Amino acid sequence: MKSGTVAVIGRANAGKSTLVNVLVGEKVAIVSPKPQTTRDRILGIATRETYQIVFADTPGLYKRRNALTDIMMKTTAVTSRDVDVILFVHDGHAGLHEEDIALIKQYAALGVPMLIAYTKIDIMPKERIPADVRTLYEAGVSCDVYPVSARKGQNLARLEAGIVAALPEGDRLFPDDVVSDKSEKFMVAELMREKILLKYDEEIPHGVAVVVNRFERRENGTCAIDLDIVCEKANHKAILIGKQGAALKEVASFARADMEKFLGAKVFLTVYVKVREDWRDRARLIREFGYGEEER
Ligand SMILES: Nc1nc2c(ncn2[C@@H]2O[C@H](COP(=O)(O)OP(=O)(O)OP(=O)(O)O)[C@@H](O)[C@H]2O)c(=O)[nH]1
Ligand SMILES: [Mg+2]
Repeated sequence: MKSGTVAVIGRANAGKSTLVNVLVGEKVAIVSPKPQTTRDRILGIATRETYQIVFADTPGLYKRRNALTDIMMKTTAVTSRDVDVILFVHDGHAGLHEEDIALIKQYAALGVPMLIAYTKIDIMPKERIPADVRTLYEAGVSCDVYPVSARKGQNLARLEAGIVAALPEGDRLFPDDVVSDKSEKFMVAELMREKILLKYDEEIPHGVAVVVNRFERRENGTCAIDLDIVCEKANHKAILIGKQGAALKEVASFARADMEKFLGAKVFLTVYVKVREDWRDRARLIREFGYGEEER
């Protein structure tokens, strides 16, 4: 059978995690309209009868701003090195610029078989697609380009077949029923962060880490979860909590609903908001919050 690892690389907000989720068939990575949603390498595993694809979703390529983004970019660089295939995800709807072409060529030059998923075709004029593909070929990019929409499920079977064709022969790397390398506790923290990304302006979620202090499945089938939302400044804490706690109550309730769906259990959620001044520039705190390591 065919089996191997595929690094999913691209600019922040390109649609990498959305694509991985739909190809895996389950939500393994959170998604939001804001850049820098993914902070860790997350494996999403698609197992079919004749092949297994291990996708490694990565933090999107983004200008470095602090110690946390440095670590995220390192995670992406390390992930792209040791894989069988690179799937470069390009947001077609955002246009094809010089910098995109340079980035694509930089990854193509690594010597790993590479495919390009040209995504979000559902929200762009179709006639731009062949023009962009031609521009890429004329710039010397020789890998196959697959126009897709993860949201509308367009052309995904063809992309998947292209990935499988590029994989080596080998045994499964994971058992059939495993879809991710991350724990339930990790996903619970991520679901909380996803709701914060969706509700608040960019500055707040980018400075937030979520730390789960208690994750307890009880005998009666319920789940008790205590977590800290760690932010960078006292005024961020005030915004997160909102007037009489209304904002926090709303965001926690959205998160709890998703946690219940994910865990298949009733969740009792307790949320605290804490301030750790400028934690994104403090290596010890970044490590303490679980970033920059393979496992959390
Ligand atoms: N219309 C449309 N929107 C999409 C598609 N794929 C992703 N999106 C949207 O694009 C935004 C970014 O998606 P993500 O999957 O979080 O992007 P990402 O590349 O993982 O982003 P980072 O983790 O920040 O690097 C979200 O609002 C998605 O809903 C698509 O095929 N069509
Ligand atoms: Mg992502």
